[in-house]
Amino acid sequence: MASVNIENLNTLSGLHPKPENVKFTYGTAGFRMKAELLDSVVFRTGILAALRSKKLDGKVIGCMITASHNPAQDNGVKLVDPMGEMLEGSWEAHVTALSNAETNEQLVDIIHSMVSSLKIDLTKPAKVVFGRDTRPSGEALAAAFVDGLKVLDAETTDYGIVTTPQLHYITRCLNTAGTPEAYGEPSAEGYYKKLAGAFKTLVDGKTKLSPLTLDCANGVGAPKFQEFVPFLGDSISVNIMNDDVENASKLNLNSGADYVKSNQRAPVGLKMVPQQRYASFDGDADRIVYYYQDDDSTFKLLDGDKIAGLAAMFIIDLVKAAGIDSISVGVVQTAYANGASTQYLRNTLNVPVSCVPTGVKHLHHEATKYDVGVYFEANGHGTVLFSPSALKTIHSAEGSSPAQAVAIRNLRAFSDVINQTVGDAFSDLLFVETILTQRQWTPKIWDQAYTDLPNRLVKVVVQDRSIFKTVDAERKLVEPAGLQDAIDAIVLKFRDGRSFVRPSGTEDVVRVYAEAATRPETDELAFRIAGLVFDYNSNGSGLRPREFI
Ligand code: 16G
Ligand code: MG
Repeated sequence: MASVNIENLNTLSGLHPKPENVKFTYGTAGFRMKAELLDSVVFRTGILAALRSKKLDGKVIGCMITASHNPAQDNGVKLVDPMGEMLEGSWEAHVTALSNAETNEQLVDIIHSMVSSLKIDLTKPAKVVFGRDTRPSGEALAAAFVDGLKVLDAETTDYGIVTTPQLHYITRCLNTAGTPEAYGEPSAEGYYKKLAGAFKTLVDGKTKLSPLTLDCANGVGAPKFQEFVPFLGDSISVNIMNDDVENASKLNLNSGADYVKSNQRAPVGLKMVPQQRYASFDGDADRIVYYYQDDDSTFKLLDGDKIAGLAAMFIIDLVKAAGIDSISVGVVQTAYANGASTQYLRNTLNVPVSCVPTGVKHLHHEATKYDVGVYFEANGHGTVLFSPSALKTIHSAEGSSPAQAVAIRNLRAFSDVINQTVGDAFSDLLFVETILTQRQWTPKIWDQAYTDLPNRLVKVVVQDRSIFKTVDAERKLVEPAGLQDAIDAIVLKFRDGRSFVRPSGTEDVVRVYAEAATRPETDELAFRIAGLVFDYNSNGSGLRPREFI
């Protein structure tokens, strides 16, 4: 078994010193923080990516350098496993340990202990591909990543500026090439061809909808969607806005899916026209939300829950129409899903609904338990997974009538238009547009499936968020002791009241979610719970926010 070339490691690591007094954690979104702190972390993530590839016998590992919807000065890094899914959970601790080693000796020790405990054969090849979003800090961080790969002589390809889902797609294509599960051509062009081809099949012969206005948050989605447009031809009209990627400070500024969802208002620069369709991507194009303005000028959001409902409804109908309703459809949500959406799915669509903790990896994993698993976070991150056996059924079915044959063809194209690796704003956009086109629905008709309960999200700054421990898909607190009982006692007093408290995985805060029958009741519930949380953790110090009741 070969060993690590320590001299080489020392030289390369010397180029990427760890900042003192910073503790790094690989969380739900990988490493994410101020870009200026990330050089050593990204270098070490390169080492880990190479180790992971060797462990998996030379399978290709992906790496995306992005901080999604965070402001321009931040950046981040996230690893992608061979089938395009998130890095396996147990490796998060290894990459965290590597990133926190204080000296080169410690770094070597951790690598050696991983090699022995995980039985990694260093003579195996390592292959790692990477890409980045439009952030100015991305280029230097990519160079640090390449230095990390050099420590273990990994083979690599730089895919340059891509969306996060494109990098996931490419990783899966590379690992499945030449197998029965071959996913497509491993390039941005291959991705465009696959999605556009499937979309054109789905809308063929249907009356085209009015143009969609698309806010790209001045992020990577803008140049990439421009690149995509020629492949789509005249099958769809999209007016792209907030596409200034030259001026980095504009990235995600008052725009994008996160802004629109959190503020329930249109992005900067958009003058809405009633009943027209609008959509917003986030900064790395793995989330999307839709919205429109009603005739009375109210802003109406069609978020991840609404998209999940639309997708589930459509697939259930299609599976029935195809005569293959042996295929089970299920939906996966988190506790943030609006209670009205869960009721709609369970009671109107009659589909099973699972609730899992926040973070795509949890949703993705649960969705693989269904033949067709629809998963969405309310914030607009999600996709639809088709199990291998469902795909087999869909591809072998012939149908006993022309109508069944059409439904089967549509199901096949639908499975191709949907990115199977991760939530993908481009692919989600195309499947929403497919459904609206096939039904000739306006956003208002889509919205009528159910009416959202008013809801409110409040951030509470506490001394130590790690003391908040949850169970039951984050819907109940077990620590601090007694707090959940106090929450329950308050919630009981509100009609249709529901509230839960969880520590954020990405910010140093505790989040409080509340919903109730009316807006005033919802606000009162949210702030009463927030006040309670604050009191439990403030030790009497700090200023109690005035709005907390
Ligand atoms: C990350 C997650 C996202 C989740 C969010 C919650 C991935 C790829 N991203 O951005 O799914 O909604 O964290 O943030 O898993 P929070 O823990 O701060 O509420
Ligand atoms: Mg994102």
